[in-house]
Amino acid sequence: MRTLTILTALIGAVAAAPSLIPRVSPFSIAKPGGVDDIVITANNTLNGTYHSSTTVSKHAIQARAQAGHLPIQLVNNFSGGQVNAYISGLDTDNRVVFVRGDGSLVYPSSGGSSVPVPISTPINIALPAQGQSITVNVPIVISSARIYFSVGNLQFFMVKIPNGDGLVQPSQFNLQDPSSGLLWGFVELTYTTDLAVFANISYVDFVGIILSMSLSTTDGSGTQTTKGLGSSALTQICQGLVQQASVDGFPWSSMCIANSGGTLVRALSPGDYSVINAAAFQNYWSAYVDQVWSHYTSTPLTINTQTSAGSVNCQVSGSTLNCNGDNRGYAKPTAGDIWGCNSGPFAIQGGDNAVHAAVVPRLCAAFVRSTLLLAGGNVQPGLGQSSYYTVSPTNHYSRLVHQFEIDGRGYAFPYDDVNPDGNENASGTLASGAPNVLTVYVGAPPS
Ligand SMILES: *[C@@H]1O[C@H](CO)[C@@H](O)[C@H](O)[C@H]1NC(C)=O
Ligand SMILES: *[C@@H]1O[C@H](CO)[C@@H](O)[C@H](O)[C@H]1NC(C)=O
Ligand SMILES: *[C@@H]1O[C@H](CO)[C@@H](O)[C@H](O)[C@H]1NC(C)=O
Ligand SMILES: *[C@@H]1O[C@H](CO)[C@@H](O)[C@H](O)[C@H]1NC(C)=O
Ligand SMILES: CC(=O)N[C@H]1CO[C@H](CO)[C@@H](O)[C@@H]1O
Repeated sequence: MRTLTILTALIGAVAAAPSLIPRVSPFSIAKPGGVDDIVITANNTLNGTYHSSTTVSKHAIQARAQAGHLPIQLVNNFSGGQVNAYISGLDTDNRVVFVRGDGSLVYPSSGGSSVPVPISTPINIALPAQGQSITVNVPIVISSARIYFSVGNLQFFMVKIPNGDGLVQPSQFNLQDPSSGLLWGFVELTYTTDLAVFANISYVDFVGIILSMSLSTTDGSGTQTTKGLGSSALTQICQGLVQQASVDGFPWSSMCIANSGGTLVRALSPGDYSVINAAAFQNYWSAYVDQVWSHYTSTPLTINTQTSAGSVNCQVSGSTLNCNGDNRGYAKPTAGDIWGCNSGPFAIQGGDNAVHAAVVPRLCAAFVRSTLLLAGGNVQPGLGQSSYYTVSPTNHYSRLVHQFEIDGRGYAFPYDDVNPDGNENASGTLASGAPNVLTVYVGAPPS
């Protein structure tokens, strides 16, 4: 019944006509399974070197003898239950490592098993009550790191891989993943051997638990902040996707995943949703792509490469869009090509020249934002943010993510950094060669 209450509240808030209320959940439902339901792909693994047939723990004092010292403050702003954090990554020997709350290290082992083995040594950092924070001193440099947060216990596994030991992480799009019913998310972190910090919040794949971060510095350059999404953004984005589905009949709302209790846990990007349902949006862009190709058969499309190559003219001939000075042309993109910006005509290959490498992001961004047939859309990038996502078809997930971002930060598709003047910057990245403290807020951004 909780599902129905939440649904009615969601839909009641957005639908003008109560008759539009669907009788079945418009959301995808997580059905968490066991080890057998894990699907190992490049998207949910962190592959390291093999170190030992058993899990090894290092006390904080032993760990502190190593290079590195990064205080990470974890601020609990979450009102909906006990939050756990997990800090995972690769050490300088490329071994999978977790940092615990007391600064001790855990090097989990698969024990040589090619079937994923749950990590049984405690690796969770239990956050204190809402309004309070804990500071974890990371004693080592760490790459490909993530700071995960979840309501409940995330399940991580180790598995033997051909050249080492791999960490199997929760999958956002496998509805049977053991952690699929939990609200979770992560920020990405690299702490280099030069003791520089790069931390990133991205919505390219999904929106989960609400995270923000700031990085203070010791070189007088001040504090950098990425607020990202507001505390109610997941519900608001899913309300928007329910509404969009009622407008155009495409299953936008199925990109939202609820658990069996009816709680929303994630909104997937359309590219990630296509793993669950490849057919749903297969033809979503077809008519628009045809119109664009037809329009730019008789009219030139100008791409400002924003490089020393300047602006180049492009025009469709036959079925191919060709740009002056570009080593090869562009076939019509499919929906999958537009969501991911990295396949079909948008796959950049070795040997592609600088013009090609500049056209791909600008052309794909123009599709994602649906600006190619607007007045002024014949110059890309050209139109400003107020013109993005104003006509359908478009990437309504990206539209909604941007609508609910507080400071415009956090990519909602892979080339969100394309912009006309170089002034707008949707990057969620914080970076400093002189980091003091990295602070991550869970549940709500700092005021
Ligand atoms: C890790 O190794 C597994 C097994 O070989 C492979 O399937 C997976 O794609 C690898 N992950 C990455 C990120 O390369
Ligand atoms: C941050 O995330 C975005 C989107 O996933 C990615 O394109 C960008 O390269 C990342 N930045 C860094 C510094 O890792
Ligand atoms: C956007 O901001 C990020 C992080 O501050 C920076 O690394 C990047 O160079 C900026 N991009 C542009 C186009 O200004
Ligand atoms: C989150 O924590 C920060 C820092 O304590 C505070 O400024 C902000 O008001 C908090 N927001 C909420 C909604 O708790
Ligand atoms: C759906 C999704 O995110 N797929 C990605 C999985 O990883 C490969 C390789 O890194 C990407 O190319 C896919 O886009």
